[in-house]
Amino acid sequence: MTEQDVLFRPLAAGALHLPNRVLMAPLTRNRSHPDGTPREMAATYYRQRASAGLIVSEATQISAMGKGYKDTPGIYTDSHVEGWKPIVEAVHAGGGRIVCQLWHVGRISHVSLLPDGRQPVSSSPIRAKAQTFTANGFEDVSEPVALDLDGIAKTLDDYATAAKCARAAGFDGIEVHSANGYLLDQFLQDGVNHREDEYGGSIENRTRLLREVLDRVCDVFPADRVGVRLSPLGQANDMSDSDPEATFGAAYRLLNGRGLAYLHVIEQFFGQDTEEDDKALLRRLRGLFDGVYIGNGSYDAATARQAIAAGEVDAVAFGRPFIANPDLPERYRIGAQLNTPDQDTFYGGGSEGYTDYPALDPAH
Ligand code: 8OZ
Repeated sequence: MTEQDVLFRPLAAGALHLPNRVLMAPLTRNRSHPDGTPREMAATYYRQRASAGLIVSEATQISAMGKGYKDTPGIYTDSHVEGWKPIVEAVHAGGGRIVCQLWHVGRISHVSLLPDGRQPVSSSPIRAKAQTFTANGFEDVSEPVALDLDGIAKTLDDYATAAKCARAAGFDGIEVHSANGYLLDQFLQDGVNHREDEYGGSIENRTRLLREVLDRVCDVFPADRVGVRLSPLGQANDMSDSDPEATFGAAYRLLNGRGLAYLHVIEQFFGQDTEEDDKALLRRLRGLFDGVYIGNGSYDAATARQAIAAGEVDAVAFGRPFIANPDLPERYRIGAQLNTPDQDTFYGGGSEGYTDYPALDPAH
């Protein structure tokens, strides 16, 4: 299993030339400075994982109001840009590629994390039954306020600024995080979006913000360096929609014709089984998008090979396995044993559970 191994068939995802299809999923690690500047050790962490076909950075807030958890990184100040530069350089020096995942959490935040103790923003003033991670540990998220039209215009400017900062830091592209119940998802799904203006009601209106974000970031990066992440099963952060097939069908379709790098879909949220009818829904939706499709969620080497060989996905993004196995593609290639991820060190802390997972001994 070398050249024939579908995991190692190169893939052109827009302008991103991926030497293999074992991609690193975005992974929140909560190890940045309080101002959102990444720490130096992040360069070691990402460089260790540079053999991934593509690295998607951990979710990175586009603005102070886009932050929802303690010590997540940002990409909107000079300090952030300077902090990310050596990380991107380290990945490139290791022969890898890295895109920056642009993130606005919307209502999944807490007043203690936001400037001047402001309330989080969302499509509608509906508090999520969800928790976030603050200086005091896990806390219920705060009550949000609805963005007004000026607030939406400002948020779009923030996406453009963040994309410019990502470009200045040297990233190979960006991924727009429109999944997992964060701001863009809060506009897409009608369980949360109860607006009566041009950003709510019809599917055309609920997909407007995502379209406008893509317009803005594609003014900064060419579209073939821009990916999008969606989670049509709505399994995270108290999301719901009255007709997910219609809503996400429209979301998938609006990506066609833009020449984007890829669509990245969370098909299974960790710890939740995907029912047969949800799998069927994912398959029907899959047929609506005509570009490169990345699957994510509880794949292993065998199921990834199967899905790629069957043409169900073009590539697979791995999360937990990449936390514990910096050389994951090589381990999959030779069928080596995997290190076990330690959940206690996923979020926050230092180098332990971050940069100290061993690679295979090169002598073997
Ligand atoms: C885990 C913990 C905090 C945030 C996501 C950015 O679900 C996240 C996230 C995951 O997309």
